Amino acid sequence: MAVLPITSHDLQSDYDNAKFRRRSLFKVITQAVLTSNVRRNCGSCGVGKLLALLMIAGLAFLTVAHTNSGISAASEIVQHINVRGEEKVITEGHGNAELLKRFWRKPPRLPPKLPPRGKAGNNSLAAEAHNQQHILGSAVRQNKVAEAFRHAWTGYKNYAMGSDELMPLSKRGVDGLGGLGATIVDSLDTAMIMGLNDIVQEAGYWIEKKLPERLNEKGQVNLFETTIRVLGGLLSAYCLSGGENETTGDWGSRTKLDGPNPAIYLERAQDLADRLMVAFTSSPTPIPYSDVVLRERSAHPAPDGLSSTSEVSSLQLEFWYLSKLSGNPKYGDAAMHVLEHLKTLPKFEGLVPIYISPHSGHFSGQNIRLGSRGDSYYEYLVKVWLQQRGAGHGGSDVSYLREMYDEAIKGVKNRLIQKSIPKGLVFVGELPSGKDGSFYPKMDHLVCFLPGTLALGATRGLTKQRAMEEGLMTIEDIENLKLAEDIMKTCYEMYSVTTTGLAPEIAHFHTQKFYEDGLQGGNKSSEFLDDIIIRYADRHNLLRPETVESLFVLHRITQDPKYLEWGWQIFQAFESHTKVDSGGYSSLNDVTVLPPPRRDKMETFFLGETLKYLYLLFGDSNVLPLDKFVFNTEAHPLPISRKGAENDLTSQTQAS
Ligand code: DMJ
Repeated sequence: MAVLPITSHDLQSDYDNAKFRRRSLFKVITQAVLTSNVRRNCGSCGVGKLLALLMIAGLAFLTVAHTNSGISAASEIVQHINVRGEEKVITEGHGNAELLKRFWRKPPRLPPKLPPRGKAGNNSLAAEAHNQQHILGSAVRQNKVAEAFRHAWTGYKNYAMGSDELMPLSKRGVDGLGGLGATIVDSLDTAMIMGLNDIVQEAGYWIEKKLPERLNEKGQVNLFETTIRVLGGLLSAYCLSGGENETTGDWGSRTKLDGPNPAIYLERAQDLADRLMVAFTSSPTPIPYSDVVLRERSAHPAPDGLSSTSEVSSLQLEFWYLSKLSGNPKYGDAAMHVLEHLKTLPKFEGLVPIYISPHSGHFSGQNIRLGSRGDSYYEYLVKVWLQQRGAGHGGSDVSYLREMYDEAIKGVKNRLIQKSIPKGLVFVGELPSGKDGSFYPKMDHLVCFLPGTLALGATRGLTKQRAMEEGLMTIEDIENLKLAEDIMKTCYEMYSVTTTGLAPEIAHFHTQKFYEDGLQGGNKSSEFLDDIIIRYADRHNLLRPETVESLFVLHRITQDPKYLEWGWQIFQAFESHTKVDSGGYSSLNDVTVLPPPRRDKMETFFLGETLKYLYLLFGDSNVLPLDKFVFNTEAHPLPISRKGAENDLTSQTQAS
């Protein structure tokens, strides 16, 4: 969507019409004199004409003084002037001295200001005025986020173009993700959404000209990271740039996008996926190996032989969509077999350990958490269901994913949710030793994806109001949405509790059973200082997106304006503490002190996710509507099968 410039029309207010205001006879005469032809032509008048003017003015003064003395008891003139909706009463004095002063007073420069399109006292117009103010504020905020994105991109372009990531302090690039220019591909659809066509061109042409040789030459990449960032980014760019005609009208773009032909993005995506497929085909089970050597088209497990549960279960949105676009089912088949296999494995109230073995196909270890290595397993259960329900994978039924999700969320509520003391923040803890071990009150920032996921699951991407009207929400959905809002608050307080206003990577929470004399966030005005413990090793911030991601989703679904304010505070904290003058934004080593020590890395997800979600948060909800698009775990929007979304409403209509 284009960044809309603020026009004078946007800023224009309606003004009271001075014609209808009460005026004294004195004013009538003097204004007549001042607005006469004499005044208009005065620039060219001679001395004689000027003297004649003064005489007329003198006569007018004597007449008015006489008239006023006769009506002095009633001479108090009250003017009601409405300034920005407030009514001010100005009482004018009386007497000849006052009249003399008034004679020389300049006429008012502007009539009094009214709220836009109406007068105070009319509620619906006042509400509309408020709404306009809000839209205007949002446009300003969106522009600020787009400026931040440009600053991040410029730093990357100047010092690291073609590398995976920017090291903004040492002003160079680093290939931490296998060397496919990850920042470029991760950023492209954000630039499209913001309507930044010059960046769309720069990124687009790099992908057209340079990516093929990288795909041919580069070595080892991680299957999951490459899928969510690079494959997801290419597929989303294809869709948003109009590759799939049927969806381009829906996403809300107001800019004609430049860059290569969309088919280029699809070609690159397919080339990459063909190389990644070996991770599935060389594994003895449906669980893919974690690493692929691109140039050799070979794959191997991680050094410890294990894959992360979240990694193997967060490939399906991308591979399935590629199958749909290419007409070749092999991508979707391989990825969906993973979930079909996971369905058959034993779980603990729907919860799963964070490791899985591609050799045995079984979970490994007991550790259960929704933070690192566990997170997007839960996210994709509901998102893949949203994407494919109604369309089905090769006609198959994906309702098992919704069932797995519902069971898992029950497990989360039964086993992982507690409240902190003394102030009662609702947080998601861990079971490091599995079902028989004890609860551990640690929550990664990564877990802050959960409010957004819960809200999506509860309303299927519709607003809460619409979902309620359509009778789509069960009691459980309503409970889940409430839980989403509670956890959202906790995630926000993880930011608000620190001196910098930025969250640490990990927080621990005080509970009845767990006390630790750890560090506090440092913001003395936070009422949650005693609830949240920040350990020394956890005080860093990597510019992560999860909290603003959930703010975006929750705002779309609940329409509660507090989420806009929370997002704006977080954005301003990023601006104050992570912006690097020479270009880019840096991670931080410690969010609890001022100035915070910096870390020399700008993660690709800051451009791909954090700034995108902030931009969308402040924008129009018709852009990428959540009942038509699903965001992959790296914030790349992919279209939802139309039938799926329509089915919700038809089946409800039929049932009722
Ligand atoms: C991103 O790469 C993805 O959101 C992933 O699912 C989790 N970690 C990072 C962002 O924090």
